[in-house]
Amino acid sequence: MSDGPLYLGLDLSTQQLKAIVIQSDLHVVAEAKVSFDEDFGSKYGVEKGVLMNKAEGEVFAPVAMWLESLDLVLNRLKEKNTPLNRIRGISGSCQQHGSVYWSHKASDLLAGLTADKPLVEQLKDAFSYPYGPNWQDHSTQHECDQFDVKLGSPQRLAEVTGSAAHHRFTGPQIMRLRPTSAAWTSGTSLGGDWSEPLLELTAGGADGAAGLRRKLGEVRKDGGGSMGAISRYFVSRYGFSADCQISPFTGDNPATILALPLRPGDAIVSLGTSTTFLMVTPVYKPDPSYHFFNHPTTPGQYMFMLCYKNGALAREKVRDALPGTAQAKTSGDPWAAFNAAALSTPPLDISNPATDRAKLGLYFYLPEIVPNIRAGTWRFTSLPDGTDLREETSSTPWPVETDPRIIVESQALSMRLRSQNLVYPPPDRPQLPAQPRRVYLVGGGSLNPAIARVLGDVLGGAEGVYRLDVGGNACALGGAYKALWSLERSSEAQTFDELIGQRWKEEGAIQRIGDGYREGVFEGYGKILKAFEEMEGRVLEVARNT
Ligand code: XUL
Repeated sequence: MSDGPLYLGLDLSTQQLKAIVIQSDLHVVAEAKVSFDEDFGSKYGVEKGVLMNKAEGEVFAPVAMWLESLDLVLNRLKEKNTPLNRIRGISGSCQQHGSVYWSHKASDLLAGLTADKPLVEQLKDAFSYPYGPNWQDHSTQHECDQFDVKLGSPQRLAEVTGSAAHHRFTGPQIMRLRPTSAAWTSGTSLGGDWSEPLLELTAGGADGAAGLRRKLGEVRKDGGGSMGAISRYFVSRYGFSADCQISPFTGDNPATILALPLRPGDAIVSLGTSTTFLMVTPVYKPDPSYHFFNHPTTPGQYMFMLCYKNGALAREKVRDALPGTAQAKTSGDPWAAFNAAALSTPPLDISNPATDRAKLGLYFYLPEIVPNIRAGTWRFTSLPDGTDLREETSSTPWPVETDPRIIVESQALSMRLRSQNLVYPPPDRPQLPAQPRRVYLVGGGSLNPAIARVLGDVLGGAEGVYRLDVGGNACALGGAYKALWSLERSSEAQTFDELIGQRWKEEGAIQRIGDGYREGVFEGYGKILKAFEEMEGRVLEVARNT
């Protein structure tokens, strides 16, 4: 370990609170985590980090559990002899659309914190609502309907805020709950500078809008710099330096794109509880079916994002239906049967293009975001050129061993369909079809070689498919890099990519795990895109009419 300054990145995700400490050369010196189910499952009753009220579609988590987790993760760093006194800056991320609701007592309680008692005891009365809505919440259809019409249309709402209305976005969530406090504007449905008509809608009138604007606070334009020094509580209790600075935090998805210096044309697929597809682009082309967020550090750049609820959990359901998985869960690799099946099935399950039909499916065990559709499973086939699409109505139109490849392909086809206008032929190989330069995989699922192979087959990746070595901790690492850039940039003009790009070394940070673009295979999936789009359209049409 060097003896220079250290930086701490925190990530409060759905299932864990993670912490990563780095030094100025980006080397990771310490890591710790709290897992909500393992550490607090019996105390707070959470499962996969959340509580649910299924009847109302509510998904939420206790704020007290997060407070306890913050003390616990810092204790764990301390137990590992991490020199917390050398941490010069802290940044990080939380669930993109998460919100907590401070009470009017919060400022005094925060100012009066003493080191002798844990946060959870001292901040009992600091919240007007004891839960934070989770991104999987879908209780706000009524509020979303009002957001979608408030500015005229979902397209207009997307132009002003980056997205159409979504159940999990903070604006509709606040509207449902009404009291407030939040910070980061992207993914709120309220617009980068708080749109007045949307504030009025959320708060229920012009008077309420003024109060809500006050509670939300000024929108900070600079993603770097310091917002102030750390509280004395952490100085006395954990030995932080009184000079340790707090830099702006961001959402978990923007933090993911900060885990490496991402070039234009590179894509990240984050395979966590949700599956997200992320790209950085200077082009702002909003559309109701996806999201544009401000880049967390670089003005004038945007983050394009698709977010799927049916990511890891849906793949697990398909995995669990395979013979052999139940036994492998107790002794062996629970993914063995899934991976073998995915890799032995040819693309779209076409062995002979003259006789076989392409297989496509939608495996939505939860109501999906992209497209906004109820839970259900649908299976279709088409000719290999994407024509003659037919729904397969039998409940077993093909063996369960075919599903692993088809579910991953279909998840990737959805990403390819929606990102096709943002990709270009690679500048150094202009003869290749438009596709991402590299596809980076992060999150738990990035460890799975079969998923990497199938994603690369469908999405391409002219330079290949890569795995970020801190796979499951990308957001915390992005937060630590953000703290470093915030405090070490030579001036406001030095961008995150310049500074981190100079220090970042591919070796040890990423691993090439797949070829990405394979001539013929990639083009074969290209022909199927229109069938995929038609399949979604038909399912949506039926859902609309039933
Ligand atoms: C993004 C989204 C999820 C959460 C996960 O819009 O809802 O990826 O950010 O915490």
